[in-house]
Amino acid sequence: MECCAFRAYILALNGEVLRANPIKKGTMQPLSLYYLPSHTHRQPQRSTFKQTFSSLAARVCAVFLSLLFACVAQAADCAITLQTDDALRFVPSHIVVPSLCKNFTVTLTHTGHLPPLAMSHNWVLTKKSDLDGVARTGMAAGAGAHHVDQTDKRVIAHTKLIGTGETSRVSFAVTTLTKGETYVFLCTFAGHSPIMRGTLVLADVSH
Ligand SMILES: [Cu+2]
Repeated sequence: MECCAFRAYILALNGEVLRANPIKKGTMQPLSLYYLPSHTHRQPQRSTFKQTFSSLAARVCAVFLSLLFACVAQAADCAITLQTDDALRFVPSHIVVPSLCKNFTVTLTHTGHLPPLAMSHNWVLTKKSDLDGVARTGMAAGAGAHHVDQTDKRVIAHTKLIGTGETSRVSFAVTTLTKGETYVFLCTFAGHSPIMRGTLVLADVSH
């Protein structure tokens, strides 16, 4: 073997590839020191690659999940339009707020024909247990205050008082609602609250 033109030999011993040192006769050095890294020397490179790949995969997953959540939240109906007219009613009279929503928006419209002094409406949200109290303070607040007592902490959200042809919109944070709680909405305009009511719940639904 020493007669070889390059005086180099490739040997496989115990799974490790070694090469005869072509300069210093008779000594053996790991092949990796010359041109092929041994598995021992390649280990850190594989580890770095693995870490980089894992980090990249984690980021891609995070982006994917955030986009998925945003899409699902967007698919959920986080707004509703309630119609009113000269009848003492909200259409629809039941609202389901998806728990995926960050905010929920209620738009109140009035398509009646009677003058505002006779037939105005608002939308006031409160807990069922606070209904009578909120109706009383709203009544007392008067039309100038949209029939809502601003100091009444039992009022969760409310629109303005509107007359025919008008619209009012309100958004509120869904975190103010609790699952399992029964909420009611009512119109606190003179004499309307005993009849003009609806219910609202928070639920785990996407639509
Ligand atoms: Cu009303």
